Amino acid sequence: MKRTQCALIIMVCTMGLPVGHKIFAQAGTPVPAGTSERRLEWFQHDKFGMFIHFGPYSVLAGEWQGHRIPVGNEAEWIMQRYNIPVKEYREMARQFNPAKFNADDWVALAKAAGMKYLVITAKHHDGFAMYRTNVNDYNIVDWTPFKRDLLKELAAACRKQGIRFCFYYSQREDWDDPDGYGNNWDYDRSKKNFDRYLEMKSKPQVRELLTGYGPVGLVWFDRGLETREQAEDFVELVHGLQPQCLINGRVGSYGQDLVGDYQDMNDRGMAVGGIEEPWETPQILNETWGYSKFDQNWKPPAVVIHLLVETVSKGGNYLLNVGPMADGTMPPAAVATLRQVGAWMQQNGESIYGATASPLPEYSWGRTTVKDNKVYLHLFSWPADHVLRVSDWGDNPVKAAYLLSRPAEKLATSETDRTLLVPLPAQAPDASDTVVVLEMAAPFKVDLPIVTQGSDSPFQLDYMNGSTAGKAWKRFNRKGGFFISKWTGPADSVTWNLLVSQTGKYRVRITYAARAEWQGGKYMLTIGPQSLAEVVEQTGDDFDYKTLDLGTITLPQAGPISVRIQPAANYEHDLMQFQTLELSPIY
Ligand code: FHN
Repeated sequence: MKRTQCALIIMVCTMGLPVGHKIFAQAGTPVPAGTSERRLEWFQHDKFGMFIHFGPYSVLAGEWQGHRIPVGNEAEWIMQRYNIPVKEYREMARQFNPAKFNADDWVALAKAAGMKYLVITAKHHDGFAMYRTNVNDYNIVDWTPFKRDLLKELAAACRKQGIRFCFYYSQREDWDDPDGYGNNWDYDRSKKNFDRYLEMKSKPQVRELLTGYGPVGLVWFDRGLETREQAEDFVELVHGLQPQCLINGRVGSYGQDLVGDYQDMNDRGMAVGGIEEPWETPQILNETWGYSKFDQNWKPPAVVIHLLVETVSKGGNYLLNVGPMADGTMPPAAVATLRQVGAWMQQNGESIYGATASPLPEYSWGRTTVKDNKVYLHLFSWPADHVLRVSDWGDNPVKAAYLLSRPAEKLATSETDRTLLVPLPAQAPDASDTVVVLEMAAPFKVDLPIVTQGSDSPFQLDYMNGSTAGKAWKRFNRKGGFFISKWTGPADSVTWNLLVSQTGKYRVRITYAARAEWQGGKYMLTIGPQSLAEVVEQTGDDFDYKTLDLGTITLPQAGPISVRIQPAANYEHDLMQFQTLELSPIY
């Protein structure tokens, strides 16, 4: 949450409903089966997963006939990058033989890293199936000397070792199939029949994977589809076969609002501020998803740990990719990093698993995560004077403080000028991230920022400096960026606290996107004592933002006021995809 330069108003926000996760079922009532909330329960606890990109592109390892995929580019795209003819790529795939593949070893590595779920590419864009498909013989059992069903072995190893088995499926992009997206070097684009591809390959393979490999934790779709209806068809297909199976946000297309159970960041993306919708960031250990013999830019363990903590501190899941080598073994540098991350998780997993987004800001020394009545302070750097300073702490009494690695050694705490002070040992026990635990004596009270105005400048109100209530969520979309929506009735709202220093007339402008079917929705805009009744105007499709002038208001006196937006009635649909509200002084 961005801090604004000013005094702060303390408003009560109980720790029990931390910023990161709106829990709609009243405490104590079971979340109904077959709902997103229920499907998400394990996902929002487990936090950390292994992504594996493995296929014939791993044989090429970033090189084709002397052409090298530059480091920083994706080695699994080699067929498309060099327009390798299907015939030649298929011929190359005949040699794919990961003879040293051992499913138990891969799963044991994920487990050793502290990962709780594993997502394997069942079919990537090259169209090759890493399991025994009946759709065609272009698969690891029928097409290669390996002759084993790699996914079946991996699913069994996951079940045996208690890791949730999940798979990735490229439901649109298919450079092998004449009707799939993407191969316009072998096939005439004008002759493609995408619906035929969906019905003859994409859906049948997803069906095979959900009926032949046991319980699946989640299906990780990629690169969307042409229409919302096509995406909803896949959701129906998956949930019809396995109601508890999660679906990621990339089942739907780039510019559509979420179809599926949770939202994906862009590749290697990170939330800006805490978002309240369940989300996941797909990340890579080096700079490619599929293995490249040229890419040795492996992230050190500390960087991986910091990305994991950053993600969890903002309410997300961290899906970390490793690309195995053609023989079926993991790159040694990747193994070394994952094992060191696992050692940290062994000691500090309590601050990650089941933790939720922190209402505290990003600090120069690190990040914070919260769980139940504990706040976990993750120190990426150790204060030179060995005194930890937690600013914006507010009036939050600490019952006990200690290092997570040394719970018996209590730490003293004190507070001065709204900053919590925690004297620390001279040396950081863990140079990557030492975790200080604060056990709270009462529900945490979050100081909500108040928005000030520089002289002559407008108030810019958005998802970062507002606080939501009810079902209104701070969300992300790869086209729409960060926005607020999911509000359908007066109990759902977003509120800002302003400190007015310039009295007088202001121009009010609101920026949002609204589908045609949302046209006419009524909402209340409350500015201090004034309430404006407004009506939503359609702006186009999802995330077609438009700025509308709502006229002028007068702020007659300086001082604190609150501003709120909320639906004026109950609707069966969203009110709007809100981006910003601007109050500009008029002279
Ligand atoms: O094109 C793919 C890419 O190869 C890789 O699978 C990533 C993983 O998130 N998804 C697509 C690019 O965003």
